[in-house]
This record gives sequence, structure tokens and C-alpha cells, in this order.
Amino acid sequence: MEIEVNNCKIKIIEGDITEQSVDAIVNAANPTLMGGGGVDGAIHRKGGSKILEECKQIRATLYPNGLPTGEAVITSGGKLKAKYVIHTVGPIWKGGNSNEAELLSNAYKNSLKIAKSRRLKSIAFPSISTGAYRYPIEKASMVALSTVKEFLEKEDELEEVIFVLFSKKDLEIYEQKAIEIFGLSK
Ligand code: AR6
Repeated sequence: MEIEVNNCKIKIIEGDITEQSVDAIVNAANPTLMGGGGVDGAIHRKGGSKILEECKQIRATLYPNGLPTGEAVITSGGKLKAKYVIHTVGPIWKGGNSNEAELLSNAYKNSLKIAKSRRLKSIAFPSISTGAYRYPIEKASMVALSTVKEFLEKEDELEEVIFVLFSKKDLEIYEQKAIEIFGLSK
């Protein structure tokens, strides 16, 4: 599915984010920035040790206590097709009354802000927090899509935002939510 907002194309696809040829892919990391499972593990495995070295540097200098939830940092893309990796930390789902929606929105917003500050043109997101962190994907997709929509309505430098979903089911949920949020007809 493709939607245009303020001269920026939003694409919603099924795929593997580590295979995307974009300026930056976003990593659903944890505060340690030392890697993990899921999309984080896949990015570090394929991107190689350079990414981890840069993450260690960031921990040693900017975030000795770890990257707070909702914040984002950038490293190079190592051996990936993407030039950069933007690492962000989504919230762990705790039932919905622990500020999860705002924290998830911040993770998207702060990733987009870094992309803008580096003058990047294309960025790909995974479905942050909906794996190990158990954020219900129907709710998370609404936050993800509406946050990107609001950002793009105010900024016009990004040319392409891709949501890369890891299963057909997840893709369908995002597409359905996009129809509602962008007021599209089927
Ligand atoms: N490409 C695109 N999406 C993927 C890929 C991939 N290669 N691999 C997994 N996904 P998760 P979280 C999807 O658990 O919930 C890590 O251990 C996956 O199917 O990766 O934010 C970190 O170190 C799901 O839909 O991230 C943290 O400790 C989505 O990516 C913790 O997990 C997010 O699932 C973060 O949990």
C-alpha cells in the first residue's frame, strides 16, 4: 500500500527490514544498545560488529545508564544496505496505563527527528514494541501511523517512509489502520 502525505510517500510492505535499501532503518532496541533478539538481533547479525562498536561508544559517552524509552540515537549501517541505523527503545506493554502510547509515539518522533537533522530522505520502520515488548499491534499501528502522519504534515524534507511488517497478518493490520487514519476507501 502507498499513501502520499505532503510530497512524502508512505509505503506499507511485508518484508525483512535488514534488506531495505534506504538511508536509515530503525532498530527496535533495548536500553542497553548491546543487541538482543527479534529485529535488533537481525540488524546486528547482518550489520556486523561496527554497529555494536558505535553503540558502545554512545553508551560510554552520551548514555552511560542506557538509552531511555522513547529516545533515539544513530549509528552507521555497517554491512547493511542502509547507510544508517537509528536505534530507538519502545515501551514494554504493561496494560495501557503506563504512558505506553506517548512513549511509543516518542520513539517514532525522535527517530524521524534524527533523520531530519541528518537530512536523510528515506527511512524504514519495523513495528516497534509489538514483539518481545508485547504492545498489541492494533493499538501500536495506530500510534505508529498517526505519529508519522503528523510529523510529515509539518515537515517536507523526507521523501519516503516505509513500514516493514514481518508477517502478512501484521501487514493487514497496518493496512486496515492506514485506511482509517488516512481516510482512504478500499
Ligand atoms: N524485519 C522486520 N521486522 C522484524 C524483523 C525483521 N528482520 N524481525 C522481527 N521483526 P521485536 P520489540 C518484527 O521483538 O517488541 C529485542 O530483543 C517482529 O515480528 O524485535 O520492540 C530488543 O533487544 C515484531 O513485529 O521488538 C529488545 O529487548 C517487531 O519486529 C526487545 O526485543 C518488533 O519485535 C524489543 O522488543
